Amino acid sequence: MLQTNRSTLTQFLIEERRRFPGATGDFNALILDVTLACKAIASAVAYGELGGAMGNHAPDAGGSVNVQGETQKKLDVLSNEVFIQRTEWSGHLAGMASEEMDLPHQIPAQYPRGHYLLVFDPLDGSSNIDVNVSVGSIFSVLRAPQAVIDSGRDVVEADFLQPGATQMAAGYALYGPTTMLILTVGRGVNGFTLDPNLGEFMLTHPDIKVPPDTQEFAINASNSRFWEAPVKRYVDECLAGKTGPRGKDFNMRWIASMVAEAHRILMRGGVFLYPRDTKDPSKPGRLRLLYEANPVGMIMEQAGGRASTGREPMMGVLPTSLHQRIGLVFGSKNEVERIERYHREPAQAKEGEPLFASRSLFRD
Ligand code: AFP
Repeated sequence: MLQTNRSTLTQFLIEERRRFPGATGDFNALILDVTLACKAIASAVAYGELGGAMGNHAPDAGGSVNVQGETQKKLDVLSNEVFIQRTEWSGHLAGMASEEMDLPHQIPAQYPRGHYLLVFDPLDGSSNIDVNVSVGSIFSVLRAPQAVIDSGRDVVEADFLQPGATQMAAGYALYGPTTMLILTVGRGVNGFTLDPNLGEFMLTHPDIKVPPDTQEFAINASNSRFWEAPVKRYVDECLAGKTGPRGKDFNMRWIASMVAEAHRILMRGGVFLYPRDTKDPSKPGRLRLLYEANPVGMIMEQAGGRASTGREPMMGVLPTSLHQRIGLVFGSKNEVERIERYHREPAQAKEGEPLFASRSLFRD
């Protein structure tokens, strides 16, 4: 079923590079290495139980947890290794960091060091893997600080603490009914579908745009008692539907695999919230800034959507640590802006206000 009129990812990247006559091709080569890692992970995911890589990672039969304190799946560990093996040798990277590694990964001494930093979540949504629900890999490419490039020294945490606005590229691979790659190199967002016969990503979704308005939202409602007032207000208004202040009905979705939610929103609009809440005061949010919020944020903004902490644009946040967590709201622009507005209007969003209290389905 080869459709010869479609560009391959390689062709797409080469055509993009022609716009920059000085470009060396290193950047494209890095993106292709990353996508090769994604193809390998797609294959491991597709084999499921047959591949022997399901279940928890159990080095000493006691299981293992990552730096976040989360149980690691075998596929989390395997995917992390695949990312490292496919990218560390090439001479394009100065270092990398991942959800699964406490500290930055150094490029081994036998390989040259390059100009870029790679940050990734090798298998987002992996607690869904055993129930055969879509998972994905998320990545972000940053330029290494000039001091790192000039000296070739080992990378340290501080080298990665760059705001999302400085990302050179961001993307994710979604391992669903089809494997898709969504990529931005800072000029819109393009979607590629893996042709399983050719082993090539083919351009199937050029110039994706997120509709500015939506009637669909995604939030883990089991956390409702921990939400801050502006989030409660927003959700209550959505739930009130046609007869409430929004004057229209809303649909709700929750996959618990952020990469899959991001994809749904890219395809048909919507808003995703994993906001800061009061559940655990030591954690200002559930999701991670550098390898979840920032790459998905860049993709959303490049597709005409918006990404925010609820209080400020995600792309402007200056990270303070490698595994920093943050409240995340993204999707259809007008909806995200509304949520930001509610955060700026605390007086109207107080808990217990009659308008919202009377309509809340989630009130304790
Ligand atoms: P896992 O990778 O541990 O499954 O976490 C997935 C995730 O980071 C993100 O993809 C989901 O949106 C979110 O966590 C789901 O969190 P809840 O389990 O609290 O709903």
